[in-house]
Amino acid sequence: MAARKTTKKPNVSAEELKTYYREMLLIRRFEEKAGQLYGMGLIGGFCHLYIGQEAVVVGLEAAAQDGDKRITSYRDHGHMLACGMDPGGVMAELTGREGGLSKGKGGSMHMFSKEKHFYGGHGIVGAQVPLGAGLAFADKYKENGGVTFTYFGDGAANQGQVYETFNMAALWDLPVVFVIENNQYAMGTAQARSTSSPDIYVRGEAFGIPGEIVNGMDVLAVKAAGEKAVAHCRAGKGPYILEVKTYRYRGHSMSDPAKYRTREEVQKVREQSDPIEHVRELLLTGKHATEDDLKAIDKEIKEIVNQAAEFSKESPEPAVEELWTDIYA
Ligand SMILES: Cc1ncc(C[n+]2csc(CCOP(=O)(O)OP(=O)(O)O)c2C)c(N)n1
Ligand SMILES: [Mg+2]
Repeated sequence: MAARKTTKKPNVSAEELKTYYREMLLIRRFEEKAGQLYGMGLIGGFCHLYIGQEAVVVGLEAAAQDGDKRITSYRDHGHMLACGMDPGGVMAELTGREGGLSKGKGGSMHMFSKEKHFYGGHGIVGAQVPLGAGLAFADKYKENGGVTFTYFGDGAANQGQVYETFNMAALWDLPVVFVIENNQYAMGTAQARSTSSPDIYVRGEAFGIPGEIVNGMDVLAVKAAGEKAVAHCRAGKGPYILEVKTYRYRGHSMSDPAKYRTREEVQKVREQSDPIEHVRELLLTGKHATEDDLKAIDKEIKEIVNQAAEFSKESPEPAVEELWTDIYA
């Protein structure tokens, strides 16, 4: 993983940096709260936290335009928050309440937003990849200039359907950015134990799809790579692959004690590459913000997350009649 230190001074405004700081912090604090509520028994079922990977989605959302689409796996809370979905609605879905974005009937892995063009939330590893190409096919057919961000993990990248999708996306020049969120583990399996090459994006070459490695702990690097990928897609040149090297601090899901790696390994990444600390440092050393300014932002985010948690506890359980709505049979 690339180190945190940025050698040259980035050409970025104070406001922009503060926005990224705020957005990444919202995801981190939201996920920490979700972890607490899970521990208290208020969230049941599967719950996969995104802590450590915040710069990936925040950087790419900064490169997106209105109308662009996004689709991802079960590790999806960060993607929802970053595209502007309501934290209270997401948290109440986690607790299975009426005020949840799927009326409490979907849970962590099954939320969608037509308004924000968020297409899930998919529990079957890799399933979102052909779906993402399908969304891009629709945009191309309608000639609306839209681009679809299709996120998947390093583990999912070993699935056959990914390569069937690469073939069709390249053949039809679909406007899709394939984002491989390489957090180095697929459940308890380290990438080196499951994957034939250290870099995955190179597999795109076989299909004529360009791609690159991105430092996923540096939100500015992610945004810059995202802009390049999106420009490629919007110019009608077909798909692009971003292999974003990142790291998840927590276990695969809330039920994973993560015994397959050492505490020291996680601690080292936290200390040397944390994406939020990186922006914090840029803000402070560039004199774009004072410690007090950052404290005020921390307080503001804490408040948003506390309100989301309160709402998720106070919202009632869905009524029994809800069992008969939103079904297609
Ligand atoms: C088709 C399928 N096979 C296996 C699983 C079980 N499973 C859930 S997550 C996962 C690992 C995926 O890892 P990765 O793609 O790297 O994503 P990450 O969890 O690291 O975000 C596996 C094998 C599944 N959900 N679907
Ligand atoms: Mg992974």
